[in-house]
Amino acid sequence: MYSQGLIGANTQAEETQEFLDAFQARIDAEEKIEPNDPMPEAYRRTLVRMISQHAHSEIVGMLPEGNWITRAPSLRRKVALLAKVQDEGGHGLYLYSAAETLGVSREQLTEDLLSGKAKYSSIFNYPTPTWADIGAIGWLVDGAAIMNQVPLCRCSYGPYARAMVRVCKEESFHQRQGYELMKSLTEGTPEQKDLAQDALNRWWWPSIMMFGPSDTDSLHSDQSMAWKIKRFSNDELRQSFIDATVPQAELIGLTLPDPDLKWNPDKNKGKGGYDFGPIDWDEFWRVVKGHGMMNKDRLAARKKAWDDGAWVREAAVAHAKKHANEAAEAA
Ligand code: FAQ
Repeated sequence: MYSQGLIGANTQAEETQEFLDAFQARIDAEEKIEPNDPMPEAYRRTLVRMISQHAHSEIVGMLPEGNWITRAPSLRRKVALLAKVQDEGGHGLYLYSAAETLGVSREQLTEDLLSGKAKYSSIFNYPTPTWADIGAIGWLVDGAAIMNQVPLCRCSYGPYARAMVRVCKEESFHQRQGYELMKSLTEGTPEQKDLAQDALNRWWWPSIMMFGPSDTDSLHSDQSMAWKIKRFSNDELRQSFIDATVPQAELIGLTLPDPDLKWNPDKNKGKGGYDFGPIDWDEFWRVVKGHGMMNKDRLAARKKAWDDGAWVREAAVAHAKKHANEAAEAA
């Protein structure tokens, strides 16, 4: 815990217009906001929500791929997958630490996840029935994560922005290993190519949904962009992801499961971009509200890990207390 209790909104009793204007002026000047700086309570709450949701996503996101570690088809694949899943665990830890700088405890954040109060990304509520799913997750899910997270390296809140630099470097390696895995499958037997196509068919639309609701339905985007927490809207990032990914699919001979996908030279202010078919927002909200295929299993796995780890947390606290007492006696 870095600075729990030091911040609150700020030390002022009231957020006057003068205070809010001065804060916005710092944001507009591209100054980084640091943990002990005065900040509007709504800015702090937005960051706790977003960073904790991101941290939970990284940790829950270890589960679908972790499912395949014991069954990876070669030593090389197993080493890469183990490293990737460990990286996601590390990302979760940096992000919980970044959230803690805003005055919330990791225990509280975890309890909010387990009680259903805090969200995690919709994407991790889909199952991984075949080995090709590991390729699809690396290629598409990490690809989408990079698209969303590179701009977060310029987020106005210093600890989140700095955590994102390393996270993005690692996500980039994850994306490449996933794409390379898919490429290998497409170069294999017809059955292997079918596995790759089937995984793409199942992961494409959920990956597109990861970017969140369309701009017209996004609750937080306008304010988060004004505060320079987000730099691009959900739809802008979604479009960039589609434009980057379509040629990658073509290169390895896979077909995206969208009959409406078509290059439109007039899109993106004349730079061109792909038109795409309608997104099933009912499915998105069903999954976000806890009714996806794997929601119950994912939360049950997190609850079990939290309960099983209780003795470790208790032992760590007892150990820290013992050393604090010894240090106090020696002083
Ligand atoms: N899933 O107003 P907006 C990864 C919620 S990490 C569930 O547009 P905002 C690495 C949203 O919370 C993936 N809920 O919200 C990896 C809000 O509800 P609330 C996670 C979603 O915050 C790879 C409501 O809908 N990445 O993949 C989703 O401005 C492979 C209205 O939405 C991050 O967390 C969703 N997809 O924009 C690990 C990045 N989308 O909170 C393992 C940081 C929206 O009011 C393997 N986060 N909602 O109850 C962000 O960039 C943003 O928070 C967005 C949402 C873009 C996710």
